[in-house]
Amino acid sequence: MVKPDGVQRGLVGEIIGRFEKKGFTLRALKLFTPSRELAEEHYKDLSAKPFFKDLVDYITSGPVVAMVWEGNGVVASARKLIGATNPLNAEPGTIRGDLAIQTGRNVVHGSDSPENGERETGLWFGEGALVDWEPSLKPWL
Ligand code: FUP
Repeated sequence: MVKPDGVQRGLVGEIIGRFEKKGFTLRALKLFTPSRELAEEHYKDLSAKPFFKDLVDYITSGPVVAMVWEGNGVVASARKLIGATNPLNAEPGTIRGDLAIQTGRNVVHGSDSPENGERETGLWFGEGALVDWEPSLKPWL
């Protein structure tokens, strides 16, 4: 997901491009402002953290681009492409390492496990939202 700061800073194309160029396949995408209910459910594992309210305020402050990416090893690879939670600790070359300077404005979210990927796909897109298509590059990847 491109978070509201990423959308407002005009980084949507840059971020999508990194996943496309890596070779992953886009299966779903939508632009909308999440409700507090959705944001709270999405981040429920962090609900006891002192930054939880600020996090929900941030994620619901404007439109986000929610996406589902598929491909060999996508969850672990996406986390590498995204970089460390604190952008100041993220390696140059990663999305956060190149494009952000604050944990609370770290431009992008990625699922932390395949199970959470399934959970978050259901939460953000509901049933039947994935587009079944074959990219022409597939035989090469
Ligand atoms: P990540 O998986 O890298 O997005 O990181 P977490 O799931 O641990 O945290 C989710 C979000 O909570 C981060 F993107 C930003 C926010 N956060 C803070 O605002 N402060 C913190 O100390 C840790 C996380």
